[in-house]
Amino acid sequence: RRVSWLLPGMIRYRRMALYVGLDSSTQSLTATVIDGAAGSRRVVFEHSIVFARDLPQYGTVNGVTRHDDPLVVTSPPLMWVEALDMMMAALARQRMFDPADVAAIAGCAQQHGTVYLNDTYAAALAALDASRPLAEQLQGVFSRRESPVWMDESTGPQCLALAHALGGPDEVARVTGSRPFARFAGPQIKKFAAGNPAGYAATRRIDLVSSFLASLLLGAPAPLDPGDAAGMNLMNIRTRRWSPPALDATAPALAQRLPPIQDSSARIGVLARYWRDRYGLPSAELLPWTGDNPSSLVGAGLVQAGDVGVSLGTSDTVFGPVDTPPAEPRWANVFGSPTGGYMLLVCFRNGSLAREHIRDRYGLDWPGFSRALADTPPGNNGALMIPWVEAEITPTIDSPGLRRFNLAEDDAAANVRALVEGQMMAMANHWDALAGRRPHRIRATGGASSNRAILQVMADVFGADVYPAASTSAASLGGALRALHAVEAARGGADWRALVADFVGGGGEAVAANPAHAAVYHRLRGDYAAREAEATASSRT
Ligand code: ADP
Ligand code: XUL
Repeated sequence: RRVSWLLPGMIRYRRMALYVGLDSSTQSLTATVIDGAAGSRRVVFEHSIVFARDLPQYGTVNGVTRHDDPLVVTSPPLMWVEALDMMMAALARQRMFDPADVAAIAGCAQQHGTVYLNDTYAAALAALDASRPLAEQLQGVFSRRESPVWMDESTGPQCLALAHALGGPDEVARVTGSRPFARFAGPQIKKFAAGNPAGYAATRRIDLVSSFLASLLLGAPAPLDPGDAAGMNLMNIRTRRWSPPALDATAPALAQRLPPIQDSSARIGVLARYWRDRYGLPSAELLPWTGDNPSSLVGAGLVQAGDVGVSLGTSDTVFGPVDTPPAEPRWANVFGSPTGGYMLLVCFRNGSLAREHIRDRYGLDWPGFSRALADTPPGNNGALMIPWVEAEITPTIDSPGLRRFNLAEDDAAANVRALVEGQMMAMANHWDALAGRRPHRIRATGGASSNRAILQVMADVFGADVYPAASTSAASLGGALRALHAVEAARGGADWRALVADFVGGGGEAVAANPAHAAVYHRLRGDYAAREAEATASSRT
């Protein structure tokens, strides 16, 4: 254990400079612990609990349960309870730091998932017994044993009904920040309330995964933050309060079942007695939990308008902080940002899966795919491809199919370049239009961000330098940074830019935009937008 100093007057000071971030994602619970002391700022500990591997008794595959209806995807909320108990035990047990030095804890969770609790919930939290495991004490608090998660696509009819009741999908987006989406909490609550009125009547409170886990740490029902509450189609994105018409259109007497919404940076209390008595953890300050996407914004160092992240995962997403929500969010999602403004997120379904499709269609591997990009000129001699291998989200296209222009199907290298250029032009065009400005730099994440040939096209098309991300746990790091920021703010000196500069970065050499290539794409992006508009119009008829 670290030595404490004995000062004159026998006041005992202990170094309290550790901050914990937690991330309860679809498949795992991760903790990142940072040292926030000036001069020694770094990540000191990281640990993950993988639900399917470490909690096999819940029978999930990759953290979720499938059902007869293939559109329904749920997780058992008790599994998240037990994982949190295991994680806090692990934090208390590890030998990398003194748990007594933990000053504050913040967290985040997969967005949109809902937890349904009965009238014993608050009392059970207040009466937690440190001699018994948490899950054993909370198994009776659920009015619904399964939580629908963001992968659940079963609420199409509820989305249509909500749009109809509230003046159309774009009006819902103007008010709540997103059109009605099947995975969002509001449509999910609507389906439960109508399909199981007795279950809904027995429900005293509906948490998101984030506010549920924050409640466990607090030992009392905890508030939601505007970052995650924005993923419900229930909150007015500008006032950051529940929208009465949206609540009325969703389920009866919903207001009394929802947590209050509280600023992401406001302290909510201290770690409950259960954790202190059971594991010897200190009475650390607690912050509201947020969604994993808003948390990743901070964890990827994107804290200023003009900072943009591009994630090249299964889908591709472009995201970043913006000062005001777009007047017409259209296909985008607007969430609250933990830094106080807004987070804009634009999702493109044809990401890595489309790249794999083209790679396999031309019999290539990833090195061959990269060579094809190296062997072809930026602008591809005017060839274009609209990359809709699958139904697309941005713009919304139900009848997929690749569209080639000035492009021979048998030219493998030109097709690889056309695909990647098409993907990047779509992202850059939609981002600039929705955010109202071009990025000044881009942080690249996700599996395909290891491919520098792809990142070069990204830099040239967006006209901005690209920085590969170092960390794969931006969401939990974001929690730790939020915790540190809140403590610094309480002392009167917090600066997000300085803070992220100390912790984020070092992910390999930046890929610089080439000005001559950026000029080529400036023209081509207009052509692409015109082709995309035609293809969108014709897919509607
Ligand atoms: P997820 O969205 O599931 O978290 P990841 O961010 O892990 O996805 O990205 C996985 C994807 O990364 C794979 O589907 C693969 O297509 C892509 N990928 C991995 N290596 C490369 C590479 N060298 N070049 C291009 N894509 C790659
Ligand atoms: C965002 C979304 C996912 C989950 C994943 O809208 O549905 O990114 O947050 O955890």
